[in-house]
Parts: sequence; C-alpha cells; structure tokens
Amino acid sequence: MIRFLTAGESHGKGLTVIAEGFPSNLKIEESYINSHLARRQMGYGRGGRMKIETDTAEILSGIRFQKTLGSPISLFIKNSDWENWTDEMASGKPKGKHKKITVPRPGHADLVGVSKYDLNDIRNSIERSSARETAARVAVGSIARRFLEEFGIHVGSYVESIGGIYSTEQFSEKLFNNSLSKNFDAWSLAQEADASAVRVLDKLQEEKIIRKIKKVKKIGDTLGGTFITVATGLPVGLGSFIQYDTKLSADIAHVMMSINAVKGVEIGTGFKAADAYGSASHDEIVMKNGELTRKTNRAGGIEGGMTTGLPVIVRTAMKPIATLMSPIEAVDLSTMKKVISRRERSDFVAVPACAVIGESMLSWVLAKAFLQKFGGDSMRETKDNYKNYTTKLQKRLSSNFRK
Ligand code: EPS
Repeated sequence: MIRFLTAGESHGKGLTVIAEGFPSNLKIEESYINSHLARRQMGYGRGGRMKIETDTAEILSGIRFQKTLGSPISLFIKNSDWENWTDEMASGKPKGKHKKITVPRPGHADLVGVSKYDLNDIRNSIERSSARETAARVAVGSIARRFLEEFGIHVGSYVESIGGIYSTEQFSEKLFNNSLSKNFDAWSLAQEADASAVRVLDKLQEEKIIRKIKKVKKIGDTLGGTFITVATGLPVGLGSFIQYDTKLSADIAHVMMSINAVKGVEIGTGFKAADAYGSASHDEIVMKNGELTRKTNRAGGIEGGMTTGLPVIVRTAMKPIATLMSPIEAVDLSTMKKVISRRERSDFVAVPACAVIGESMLSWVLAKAFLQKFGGDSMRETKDNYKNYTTKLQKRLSSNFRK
C-alpha cells in the first residue's frame, strides 16, 4: 500500500512530500523527477511566479545510489520566492506591522477558509489552498510514474480545450474507437502535447487559443478548460468491484477532483454515454489474433471499477483561475461593505499545468492499485508476481471455461 502526505505553504520555505510503500530497488534519479516538475511550469498564460521558480526536488531520504531502499522517500522543493516573504511568512514573532488581507476572492478558498479555521487574515487561508502545493504532487507522482514504466505502463495527457476553443479534429474519438496500434503509448502523446505552448495537438487550435489568452490578459480575466489523461500498457484487473472504495474508477475521480480548480471528471465517453443507446455505448468483445479484445474503448479502459487492459481515458474540467484582475464583487470583511475584489499575482490560464498534475495523480492511483494487486517488498518480487499473473491469464481463462 503506497501513501503520501504533502506539507508546505505557497510562500513558505518550500514544499515537502513523504511517500511510503514503494518496493526496494526501483531505479530513480533526481533529474527524472525534475523533468516532470519542469513540465508543470510550462504553458502560455502562466503568471509571474513561474519566472521566479525553477522547481527542483531534493531527495532527503529513501533513495541511495539512484535506487529506492523501501524506506519512506522524502523530497523537498525549495520556494525561491521565500526570500521575498521571510518577514511576511515568518514562523516566529512578526517583525513590525504587516498588512492583513481582508477581501476574499470569489471562487477561491478564501472566505470559507477564514470562516472554518477562525483566521483573522486571509493570507493564512491562501497559503495552503494555493495550487503551489501541486508541485509536491508532481514530484511524488513521478516516482509512481517511474514505477509504472518498469511494467511498460505509460501515462500522458493533452489539453482538449481552453476557453471553449476545441480542435475540429476529434482526438478523443480516436482514443475511444480503439483504432490505435497496440504499440501506442501515452508518453508519446504527452511529448507531442509538450511541444505545444498550450499542450494541444492541433496547430490551428493553438493559434486560436493563444489569441484568446492574449485578449484575456489584456482585460485582466482568466480562462479554464478541459484535458484528457491517458494511461497505456495496463494489465487486466487493477481495482475491484467488491466494495465502493476498491473501485479504481472511484479512485481516479477522487484524485482528479482533488486537484485545485477541477470541477468535473469523466471516464471514457462519460456524460455523452448518458444520451446514447446502450448498443452504441458498450465495447463489443471479440477475438483478435487469438486474444480477447474489444472493438471500441468507450468505457475508457474501466469496467466494473477495474482495468480492462485497454487505455484508461479520463477527461477533466478545470474552472477559470479564481484570481482576477478585472472587477468582481466581494465584501471587505473589515468593514462588511461591498467592494470590488482584490488583485493578486496569479496565472491567467493553468490548464496545461493542470494536465501534467492530472498525469501525476493518475500515475499515483494506478501505481497504488498495481501494488495492491501484485504487492512485493522489492522490485524483483513485484515483477515475479506480475509475470505470474499476466502470462497465465488467457490460458487460465480458457481452461476454466473449456467444455
Ligand atoms: C502556483 C503558484 C502561485 C500561483 C498559482 C500557481 O504563486 P503566486 O501566488 O505566488 O503567484 O501562481 O496559484 C494559483 C493559481 C492559485 O489559485 O493558487 C504554482 O506553483 O503552480
């Protein structure tokens, strides 16, 4: 069983993450983790903070000579911006007078945060609710990703839309139609997306989106969007139908919804399937080259809460960033009078980054389900268990049902 915990404030010294439960002897390098942290920082439409930070993870424990020890892995990501906040974010006595934030931003955790935690400065709520925390999730997700790679499982994503601008090409339809070659791997999809400034797969769409972001920047507004996360190379049967909390689909929805600003998740054709006939919604079972497979993958690789062996496909919706430069109504808590909401440095669009965070969270739940099924204290043991199950699967199935 793997688990992780993150700690850290947006403008504190940095972010810490502790992960536990990975088998020993998994090869991993700091540079690998950092390459994914850099991907999270990309994307046209980010704010000033990304110019200050070059996120890198320092390994504090759990890894020796580029291999996991089986002990808790702890990572530290320094906040370069901390230097500008040493007085404002001091853990000791405040130095002199400091200005409290009294106007909550609609759409952010500000108002509910100060109400719930009995705080007298909105800064105390902003710091932990900030999406800065997702850097720690990408760092820890990259360990899960490295683990999955050892089994030929790859995770990738692309941005489907920003501000309602979609491609005329239906890339997701291609995924659902299972028209991809067996060698298709989700990482190549991610690399294709990484080559775009907004992580889309269509040049014309990219141009339109950049034009819209430029416009939005000018008027001080923000945009949201949708992205598709894909995992390939999965074995049949991760997750289970036994209990509500063992279904992999539920775990996927949980981790995706846990990402800041995410408001919707679909697996496979999702909400569209609700409008279609059953005969046009399910994936017919066929024999192909002596193997059981499906004609389509509308289920998005999950049936009964378990992996079918086809790519897992998840669509996620991110709402527009809640910090606006343009006016939006709020109440100043120091006077309880109407005001126009406060300005604060932020991103204009963070959908490309959100997609990378989505990859990290999907990697995490898949690695968790994988280790729940195959276990193992060392990579050798996990690999033996995996091989034993996967090589005998088809044979076992046909001998069980032979007349
Ligand atoms: C972010 C760091 C934050 C924001 C952004 C994402 O840094 P700062 O507040 O210093 O500008 O840029 O956070 C949000 C959009 C948010 O709503 O909290 C990061 O590291 O990704």
